[in-house]
Amino acid sequence: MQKDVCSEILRMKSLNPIPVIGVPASPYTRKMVALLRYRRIPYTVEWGNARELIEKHKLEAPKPVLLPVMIFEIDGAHKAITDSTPIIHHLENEFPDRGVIPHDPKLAFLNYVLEDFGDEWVTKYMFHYRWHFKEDIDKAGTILPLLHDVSLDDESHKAFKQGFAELQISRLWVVGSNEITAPIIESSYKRFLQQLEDCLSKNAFLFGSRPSSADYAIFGQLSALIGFDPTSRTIAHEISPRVIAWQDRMEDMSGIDPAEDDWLTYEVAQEDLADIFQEVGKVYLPALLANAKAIAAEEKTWTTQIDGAQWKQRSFPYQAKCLQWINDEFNALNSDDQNQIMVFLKKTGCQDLIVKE
Ligand SMILES: N[C@@H](CCC(=O)N[C@@H](CS)C(=O)NCC(=O)O)C(=O)O
Repeated sequence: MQKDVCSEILRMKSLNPIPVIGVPASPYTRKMVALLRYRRIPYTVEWGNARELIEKHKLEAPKPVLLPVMIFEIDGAHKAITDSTPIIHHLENEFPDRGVIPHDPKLAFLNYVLEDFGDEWVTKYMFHYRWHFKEDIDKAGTILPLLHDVSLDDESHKAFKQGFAELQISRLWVVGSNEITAPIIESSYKRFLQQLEDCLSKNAFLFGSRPSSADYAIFGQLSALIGFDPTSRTIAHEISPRVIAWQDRMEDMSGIDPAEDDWLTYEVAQEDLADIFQEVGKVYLPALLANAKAIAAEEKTWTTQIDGAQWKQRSFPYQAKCLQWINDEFNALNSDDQNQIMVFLKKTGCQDLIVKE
């Protein structure tokens, strides 16, 4: 569990219902809303401008303000909280039924890595496809301002559209999307769709016949890639019809009655998830390692080779923490489980996820 947020998370109590602030085009908002629905945890959603809504609730804005913002009680006071993964862990402790983290510690570790891959790498496909091609830019620029305020007057809409699109396009390089890396991102997206398609031909979810937090992380990003942005949606239709159907179904899984043996066994999960882990090793791992090195050296950007191209982007302290948290999860396993996980990580080219002490 993330150490720096751990003490706050441990003191958090859920309100009934839990207020969620976000917009429908925000992948992490969709991740959390769908997860709450499946878990049958009461919630309310307020769509709109997060800062305005936080102010309306008379709360201090989290730093940074990221979507979704959820409101919890800490030490008797309401507080605006962000970051889906620790929130999911909190909910898991507070509401034990219908959990999204497998009880088998080895499966829980694999799930942790794939949730992180969804949140931190699949999101690169999302940001790239939303702001790289003209048709997608035009759609996102037009619709996103209206998702904040559906009755926005026409003049403000026009100004908001242009300003927002320009801002987001100017930030593409921050996540590593540029003319050199575009083919790398797009090939990775296509391979990932095929890998997911293959998994779904065996089971309804990544880890069996009940959804995990990794399913929700990936669903959140695909809600944009398949549910919103036209170019990436067309590609998904060509490659992966099962993923399109999965995407639609994931939105509301409240009718599932999950049982403990609905999770795959570790042996089967290793087989079924090997290809996706190969992708993690091929593209996400080099990014995580280069970023962590840059953060340690206090460098503002990093450059590395990913799938044969030179990849340059801004360094993110958060992603250095992601690598650390993966290691914390690994280190919390007993040595037999660690050994078994290491065999799998080696087989899939992911062994360097675990940093030797
Ligand atoms: N690690 C966070 C990430 C949340 C996030 O990045 N949300 C996006 C919207 S989907 C955001 O608020 N971005 C703010 C920005 O781009 O300025 C989580 O898992 O909740």
